[in-house]
Amino acid sequence: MPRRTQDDVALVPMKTRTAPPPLYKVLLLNDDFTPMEFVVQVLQRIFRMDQEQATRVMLTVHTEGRGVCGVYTKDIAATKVDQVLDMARVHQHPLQCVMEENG
Ligand code: NFA
Repeated sequence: MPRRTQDDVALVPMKTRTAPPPLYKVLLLNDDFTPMEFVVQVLQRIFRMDQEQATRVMLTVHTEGRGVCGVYTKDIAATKVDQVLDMARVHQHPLQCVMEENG
């Protein structure tokens, strides 16, 4: 099947065009108890960051109170939040993670 070209787009009736999906930020929230090293590991394992990037994001959360881990479609963002909360619960840390629409 040939792919639709840019020229073809003009021929698509307006109401059949598909809007891009809304995107959601996944944020980590600071607390006084979760070890910094654990937060770095979460960012590496779940958000695929290298140690340097993970450390930067962790320190942003630590100093600013919250920080963005990534931007995803709704289902992926919700899965990341669940994975963070599972990892925190297993290790008995109070780390909190939320998603919010990227407005
Ligand atoms: N504030 C935590 C501490 O001092 C570290 C932390 C960073 C926790 C980012 C949660 C998120 N141990």
